Amino acid sequence: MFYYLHYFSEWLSFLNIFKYITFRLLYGSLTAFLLVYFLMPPFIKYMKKKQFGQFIREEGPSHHQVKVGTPTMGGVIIILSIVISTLLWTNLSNPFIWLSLFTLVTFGAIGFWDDYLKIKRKKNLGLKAREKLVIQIFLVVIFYLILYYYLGHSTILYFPFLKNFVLELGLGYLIFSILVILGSSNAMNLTDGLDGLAIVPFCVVAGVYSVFSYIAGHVKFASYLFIPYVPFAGEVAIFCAILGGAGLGFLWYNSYPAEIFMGDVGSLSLGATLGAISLMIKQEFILLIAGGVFVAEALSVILQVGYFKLTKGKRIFKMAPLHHHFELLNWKESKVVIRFWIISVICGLIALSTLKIR
Ligand code: 57M
Repeated sequence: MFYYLHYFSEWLSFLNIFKYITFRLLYGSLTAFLLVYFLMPPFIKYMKKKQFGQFIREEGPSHHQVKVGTPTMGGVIIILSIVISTLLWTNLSNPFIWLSLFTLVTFGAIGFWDDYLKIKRKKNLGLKAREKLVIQIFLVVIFYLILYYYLGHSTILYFPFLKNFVLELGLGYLIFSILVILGSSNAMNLTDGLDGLAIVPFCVVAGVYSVFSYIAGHVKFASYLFIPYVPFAGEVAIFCAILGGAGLGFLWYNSYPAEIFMGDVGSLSLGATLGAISLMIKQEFILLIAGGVFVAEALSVILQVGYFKLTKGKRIFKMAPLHHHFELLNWKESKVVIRFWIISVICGLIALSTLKIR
């Protein structure tokens, strides 16, 4: 909305600043941070009053039982703050902004329903896995139809490190989009098992995508760095910064000992949104690199479950997802979390380095 103020710059020249992506990116991110910062305490109070707390699995590491009753569904405030900041700071005629919000809100709605059922039933029994999967696939199909048919996005797949190798996937891009968005959404959901564990890697990936979107949307920078030019992608840089700002605001309350968890409403929606951004700006593989922590967590579950079934009861890790393995090696929760943060920052830096190495 503020973007439109630059139309009045003929009368008040300083309003011209609202045209610039970099300016709106910084203040969008700050707005999102402040909204989460101020809205979360009343929400925590409300959730406590309603006794809408987290159910804790009995089979988990025993010290998790102290977390019983910690309010959950903090994702509601994260989503609300992102939506408000986006409406305030981005150019609303940009279709990528609406697609990003579509993914955030619809995946958020699935997570919300899942969390609500779990709280109501006072068991770890939300939506059935198959129900969730069908709805999620349906949402990605809508996303795909808008992106590729309505907006005419390309179905070419580009690779980091390789400037001369591309793949035209055609309709295969639909399957690929499902894999990217569902993979990202569920990987973030699996990672979200310790205080602050998921939100920092999320902020790192959002930061990396903010840089990539800015470059992808700038015809000169994109051609200089050999990355595909995507018209209008620059505005996505603002959205990514808003994601990061909201994430930091949430970390304020989710840092150890957590006053609130984000819930599936947070993890499913934020993860899916990162996947959607990677598809919109044609930097899908960067998600695997920048989101290395999410990849490792998801892989640990796939390997553990696969090996468990194959060997009829043997395990590779003490427990999956990976963070539980380290907990059971007697690492303190904050040690696991901070070390995963460090790895995630390193992954983010490697992802940025691909801009130059190609
Ligand atoms: C949900 N959710 C947390 C909170 C958060 C297939 C299987 C591997 C699935 C996996 C699973 O269900 N993972 C996804 C992870 C839960 O947190 C809630 O859920 C939201 C995110 N979806 O926002 O609302 C618990 O995590 C802890 N937590 C924190 N701080 C936070 O900031 O401490 C969360 C956020 C919370 C709290 O304790 O209650 C969760 O873990 O439930 N399943 C598992 O993760 C289980 N693994 C398992 O069974 N492994 C097996 C193999 C064969 C699959 C094995 O290795 O033997 C473990 N989950 C837990 N304990 N908690 C089992 C042990």
